[in-house]
Amino acid sequence: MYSAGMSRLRLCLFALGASLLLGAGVVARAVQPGQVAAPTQRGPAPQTSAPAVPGNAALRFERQEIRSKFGVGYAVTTADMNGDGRPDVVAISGTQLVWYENPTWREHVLLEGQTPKDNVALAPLDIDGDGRTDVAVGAAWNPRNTAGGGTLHWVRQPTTGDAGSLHDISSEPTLHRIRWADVDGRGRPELIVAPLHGRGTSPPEWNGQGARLMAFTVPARPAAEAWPLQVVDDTLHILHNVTPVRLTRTDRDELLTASREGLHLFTRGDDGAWTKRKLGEGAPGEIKVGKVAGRWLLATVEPWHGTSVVVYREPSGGAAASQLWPRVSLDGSLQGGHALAWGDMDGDRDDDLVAGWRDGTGGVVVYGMGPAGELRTRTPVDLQGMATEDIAVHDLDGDGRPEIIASGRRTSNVVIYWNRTAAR
Ligand SMILES: [Ca+2]
Ligand SMILES: [Ca+2]
Ligand SMILES: [Ca+2]
Ligand SMILES: [Ca+2]
Repeated sequence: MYSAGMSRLRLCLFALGASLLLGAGVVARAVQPGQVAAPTQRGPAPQTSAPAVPGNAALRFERQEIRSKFGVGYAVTTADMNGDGRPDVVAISGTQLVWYENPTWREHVLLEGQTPKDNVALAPLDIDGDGRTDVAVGAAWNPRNTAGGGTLHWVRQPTTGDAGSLHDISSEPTLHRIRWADVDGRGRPELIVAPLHGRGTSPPEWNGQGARLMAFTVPARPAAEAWPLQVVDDTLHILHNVTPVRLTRTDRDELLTASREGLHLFTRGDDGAWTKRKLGEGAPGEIKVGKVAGRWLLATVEPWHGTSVVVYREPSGGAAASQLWPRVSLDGSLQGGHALAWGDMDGDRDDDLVAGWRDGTGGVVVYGMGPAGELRTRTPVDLQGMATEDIAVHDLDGDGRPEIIASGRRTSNVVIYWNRTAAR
């Protein structure tokens, strides 16, 4: 199937390369409101037009679609799956877990149809310690079933061939995000699991029991033994994302959550007890952490599936200071904002923020910020071909400039945006 589609892919690449060249011209001027104000297919329409800041004229991206007709590309990330030192792209659709081999981007199918529909989350790690990267997977995704569904598995990568073996770990209704994070500082990451809603809650408010944020420890024999579980917290609602970070501790990962209650930092103490601290107000639905001018910026999409990209600036007293982080709104024009990632796209040593949305025409843009988090540039990367569900940032070819990797919902694709920005 992949090779049969290659000539078509090449044609697409040629056409898309040409449109990117046109896009680069677009980049040099201020973004026009019409570029994102296309008819809404679903979700709330943006209340404002795109901010009137210029694009970053230095940025250049070359689009390569490595998969089409994928179904919903719920999640995409990178990991070295074959141990050759090159990061590969790993992605899930509702029914498949696949990886694309760097540099040919040949598709390898680890799972097809064995998990209860839909797959929704993935997190690669060598779980059994045999030297080959495995993948934890969340499946049975149904955001409205708060009484059942939400299965947690891991897939062992075989020593030969592509098809992995599926092992069950646990289940939690509306299980939605999973991440590896070394929360106890012992050197081995735990599997962090965040459902979207609390058990037994219902729309539209999802009030009642909070979502159970959990940390699973990998046992010595992960395929044969139960995975010990610790509940980190059960107070939050519409817990749409969680990300590991080291804001106040350098010896362990902390967890930063985006929920209806705002931004919260969870830190595990040496006694195993968790502390919860509020860092920001608002009702964020995504959360990713970057640094500009040596200070943390916490980026969010607000509200859940919303229209705004916001950053919370590290206060002058530092990340450990017990004060709320000042909020800076960057953009209010997204349609179904759904993914964020940070990376130094232009090589000036400050992180840039990549954001994607999935409604309307969909899109991917890069924001550049000053030291106070103030918006300086907004550079469209793709305004037609990516109804963004998830985004990863990683330097795939080792040239020092990070690529953007995105997976789409309505566009049913996985795309690498090669960073062709000239070295500074
Ligand atoms: Ca590799
Ligand atoms: Ca392994
Ligand atoms: Ca930069
Ligand atoms: Ca690169």
